[in-house]
Amino acid sequence: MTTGSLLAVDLAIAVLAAAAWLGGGAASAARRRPLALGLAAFALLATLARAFTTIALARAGWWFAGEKVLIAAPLSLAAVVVAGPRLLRAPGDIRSLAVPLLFAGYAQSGGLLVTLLHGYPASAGVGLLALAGVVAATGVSWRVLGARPSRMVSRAALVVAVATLVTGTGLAVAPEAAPGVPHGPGYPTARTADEPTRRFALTAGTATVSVSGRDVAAWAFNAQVPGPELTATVGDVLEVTLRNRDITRGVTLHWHGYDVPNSQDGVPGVTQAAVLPGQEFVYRFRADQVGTYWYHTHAVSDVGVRMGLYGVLVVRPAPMTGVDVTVPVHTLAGLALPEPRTEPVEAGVPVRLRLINTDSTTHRYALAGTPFRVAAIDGYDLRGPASLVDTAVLIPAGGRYDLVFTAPPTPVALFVDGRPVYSTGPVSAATGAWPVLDPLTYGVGSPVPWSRVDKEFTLVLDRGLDLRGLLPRYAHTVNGAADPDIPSQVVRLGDVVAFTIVNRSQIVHPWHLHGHHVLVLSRNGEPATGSPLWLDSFDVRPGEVWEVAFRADNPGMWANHCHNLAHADAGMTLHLMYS
Ligand SMILES: [Cu+2]
Repeated sequence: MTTGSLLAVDLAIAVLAAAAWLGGGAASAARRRPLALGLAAFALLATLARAFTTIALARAGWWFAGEKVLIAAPLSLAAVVVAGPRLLRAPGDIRSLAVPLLFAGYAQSGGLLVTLLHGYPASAGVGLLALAGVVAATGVSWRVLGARPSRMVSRAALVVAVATLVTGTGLAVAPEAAPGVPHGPGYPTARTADEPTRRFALTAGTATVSVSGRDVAAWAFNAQVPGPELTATVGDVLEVTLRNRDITRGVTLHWHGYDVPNSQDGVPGVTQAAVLPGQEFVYRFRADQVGTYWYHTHAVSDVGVRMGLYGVLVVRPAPMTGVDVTVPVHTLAGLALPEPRTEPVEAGVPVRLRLINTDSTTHRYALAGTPFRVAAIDGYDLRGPASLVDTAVLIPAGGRYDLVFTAPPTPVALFVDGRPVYSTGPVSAATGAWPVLDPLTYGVGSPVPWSRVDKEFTLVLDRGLDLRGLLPRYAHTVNGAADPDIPSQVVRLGDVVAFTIVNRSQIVHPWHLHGHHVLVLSRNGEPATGSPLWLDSFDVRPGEVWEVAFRADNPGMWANHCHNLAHADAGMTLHLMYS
């Protein structure tokens, strides 16, 4: 079983155990004897089963089990010790079981809430809060059900509940580390490149665009979705003037995957101010990386990108031969882009398909009718990519794959999630059952270019209650905190930096570091054996542990976030800072 499935099973068992203890307690109070005994017996078994899932998760990594071992397990043990023997004795008066069973339910629920609302890392404060909740709820049940505890016992319970509540709150709310990046001005504005050789102008505005024959309200660059395709030859200096006509929440341009100087990175509040209606901002940088990239707004990025503020950036090595097609996939108002197109290609002509995922979730791409190679991922050429046939690729949010092939005499078609988007003629193919390429084992390996690591960081991705903002929210968290409270990662120029990224949540998080490509070292402890993989976007699936590394060679303050942009907006953003 994968760690992701184990996390889901453990959660389901915990929910069932808590519900069964509480249900058993309620049934006892209502003198429903067979129901009470049945639910309680089930709860006891489920609670014992959780010992196994907890141990299995701890073996997969302490990040997955920390709070379960330190907080939920002792509470579960208390539940079993208090309710178990009484249950086995099956007393004549079933009502006398109500309070012990309810206590077991509160204990089980307390551990579950710690996992759901707080997660990793476990803290004494959170443990005490859970304990306070269990003691208080048991005391109240005891009084309500009439089996009055003695005055001394109830006073002692009250004192314990209040003391643990106060101590727990103090410990849980106290700031733990340096605060994150203050979101405000203070950014550099230096010009960084020579005289421009390629000039573009992009005007952001509300627009009505036509998709599959339907009019859709969009936010668009130059009134088109996607925006104009920006192309350059390596060595060109790009100058892009961004104007905002009427996007009231502001716009910027972020060059996704392009490791530009920090001042050109387009992150509002970090590298520049958002460009408001009537304002403009000029981006200038040298195109010294060849490959397939894209640009998008980074101001209220979740809404802005979804509404259409994105486009393609392609930097080519030299005048190209053959057919070169960009396929930026996007979902606009529920409609799939690009619309399908068919262009015959003469047999023998080299073809490059540049697949770009501009959505916030993974897409599955399948090329039918020809053997092909994956020539590049995230703009970086792969080493020794083998020929593939009838194989699908999964591209994470923000990611790019370049597929190359020589046009055969028969038609070829590209499917995205089963939908044809590009073809050279009529093709019918069932691609749904094709195996999926694992890029970590594809191509020819080479040694890691460093022999040391100077800085190591661990990012544990999860969900949790964020109480520090104005309104409490169920945030997407990193190490138990949400933006802007996640401590920045501070590195020095020249450091070799390693990240361990752990996903203990139930959903995929496509990770994206600005300004750098990271080299994948391992996934779930298995070293990457294929071509060196230099990525700017990679899916960390539930239960996965990725180790990646990079050289800190691009000074500035860089966003480091989940590229499911709704998650990024809901807390899953931190910053990499050079000291
Ligand atoms: Cu995410």
